Amino acid sequence: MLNAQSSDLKIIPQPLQLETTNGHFSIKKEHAIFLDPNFQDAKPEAQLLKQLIKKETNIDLSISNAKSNAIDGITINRNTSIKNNEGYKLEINTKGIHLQASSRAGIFYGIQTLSQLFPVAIENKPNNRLPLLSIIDNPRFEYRALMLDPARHFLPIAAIKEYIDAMAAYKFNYLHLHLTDDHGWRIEIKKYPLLTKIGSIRKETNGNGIPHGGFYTQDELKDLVAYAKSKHVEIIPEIDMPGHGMSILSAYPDLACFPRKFEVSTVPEVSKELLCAGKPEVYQFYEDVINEVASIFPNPKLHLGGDEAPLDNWKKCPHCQLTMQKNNLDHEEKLMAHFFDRINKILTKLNKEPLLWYESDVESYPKNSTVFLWRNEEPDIKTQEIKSRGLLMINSYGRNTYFDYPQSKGDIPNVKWMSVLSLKKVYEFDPVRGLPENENQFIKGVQGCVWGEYVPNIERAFYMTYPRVLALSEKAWSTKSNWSWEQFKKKLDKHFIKLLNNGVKYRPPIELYTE
Ligand code: TNX
Repeated sequence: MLNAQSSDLKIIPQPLQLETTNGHFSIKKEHAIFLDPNFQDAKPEAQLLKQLIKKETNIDLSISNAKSNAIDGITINRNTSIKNNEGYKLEINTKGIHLQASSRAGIFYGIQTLSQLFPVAIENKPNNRLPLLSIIDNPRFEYRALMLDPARHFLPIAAIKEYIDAMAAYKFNYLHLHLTDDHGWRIEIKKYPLLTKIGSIRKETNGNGIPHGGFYTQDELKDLVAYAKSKHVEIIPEIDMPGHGMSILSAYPDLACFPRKFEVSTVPEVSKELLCAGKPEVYQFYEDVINEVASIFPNPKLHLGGDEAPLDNWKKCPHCQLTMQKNNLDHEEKLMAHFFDRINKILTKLNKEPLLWYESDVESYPKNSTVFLWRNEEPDIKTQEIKSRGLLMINSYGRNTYFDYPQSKGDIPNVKWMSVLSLKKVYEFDPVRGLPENENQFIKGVQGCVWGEYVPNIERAFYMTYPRVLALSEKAWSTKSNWSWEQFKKKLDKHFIKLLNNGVKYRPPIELYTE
C-alpha cells in the first residue's frame, strides 16, 4: 500500500486516511449491491449508489438484501465500531467496493467520495474502472454550513434544492436560510398574514417596473426540509431580530418604538429601526412567529440574528426606558441581553437552542447560545472572548468565508465594504484560529455565507460559491495535517469538469493561471 496524502485521486475534501495500491476494480453488469440485512434503513443510500453507478457507467445493478458471501460486487455494511456517525470506511479491492459505517450519514458520505473516483472525460479511462484503495474518513467539524440569503433576493425553492445537491457532494450538512431582513420577509406566518402580503414585496430598484418579491408557504418549506434531509442536510431558519426588521415594521408598524409609516428597504443599508424591547406585544409577536417556525423546522437550532442592531431608538423610547427601570438595567446593552433572555425562554419551551451573530457589545447571550464570529474588523482576540463567556462558536469570519465578496480585484461586485476573497484566501482560513486542540473544543464548525444584496439569482449564488466552497470544505471536513494548498490546486481540474457536468457555473479562478 502506498500512503497517499497525495492529490492523485483528487478527492475534495481530503479524507482522513487514504492508502492506494496499484491496480483497479471494474464494475460489471454481473455485479450487485449487497445491503447488510442489519442496515435496511440505509436503503435510500443503496438506491443512491445504484443511481450513481448507472449514471457513471450505464450499468444498472440490482440491490440485494442478502449477505455477499464473498461474491464479487459492492457491499454496504453496518459497522458499529465506527464511532463518528458521519464517518465511513471505503475499500476498493480486486473483488469489489466495500462501504461501512455505523449510520446512514456515513454511507452517504462514503458514496460522495466514491462518486469523485469515477474518471472524467479528460482522464481517458474506462468509465467503470476504479482505483484500488482504502479510506478511513470522518469530519473534523460536526457543523459544516453554507448560508443563503433569500431575504435580499428571493430564490425559488427549486433553486435552493439545486444548491443543496451541490453542497452535499462536498459534505456540507447544514443550510442556514436567512429568511427575514429589512429587504423582505420570506416565510408564511399564518397569525400575521401582512408579513408576507406587505413585507415580502419591495418597491422596484432596478428599473424593470416589477416590484421585487416572493415568499415560501409553510408547506413549501416543509417539503424543502424533507428534501434536504434526504441529502443529510439540516435547514436552519433565521428570523433576524431585533434589527433588520423593516419588512416587519412595514406590515406592523406598532411594533416599533415610534410607530410611523415604514417601507420595506430598497437599498443595501443597515436600518436604524429596531423592534421595541419595551412593548409586550413585541414578545407576543416573536412567540407566535417562533411557534410557527418551530412547527416547520424540526431541527433544534434556530437562528435569531442579533446583528447590527443600533440602540439609538431604545435610548429615546419611554417603553424601553421603563422596562430598563423595572428590571434594574442600567444601560441599553443590558436591555439587549434582557431581550434575548426573554426570547430564549420561548425557545426553551420548544426545545430549541439559540444561534446568534456575535456582537461584542451584547452584555450576555443566553447560556446555551452558539454564536457566529463574523465581523471583519475584529482581531483574533474575539475568539478568546467568546470562549471566556462560555459560548459555543461557529467560525464564519467575513474575510475568509463571505462568498458575496469579489473573488479577485476588479471582479464583481465592486462594493466598498467588501474585501477581496480569493480561492487562496479561503484556503488560508484556520477555523480554530491557531488554538491548540485542548483549547478549541468550543469551536463547533464553519460556515460560508452568501449574503444576497448583490446576488440576484441562483446562478450568481453558484458563481460566488464555486469554487471557493471547495477550499472551505477542506477546512470544515479535513484535518489540519491534510491541508495543502499545493495539493489542493492540483485536484481542481477534475472538479471543474464534474461541476460543469452537473450544470454548476463556477467562476474560473483566473488568478491561479495568470499570476
Ligand atoms: C453584514 S454579517 C451583515 C449582513 C450583510 C453582509 C454583507 C451580518 C451578521 N450582517 O446583513 O448582508 O454584511 O456582506
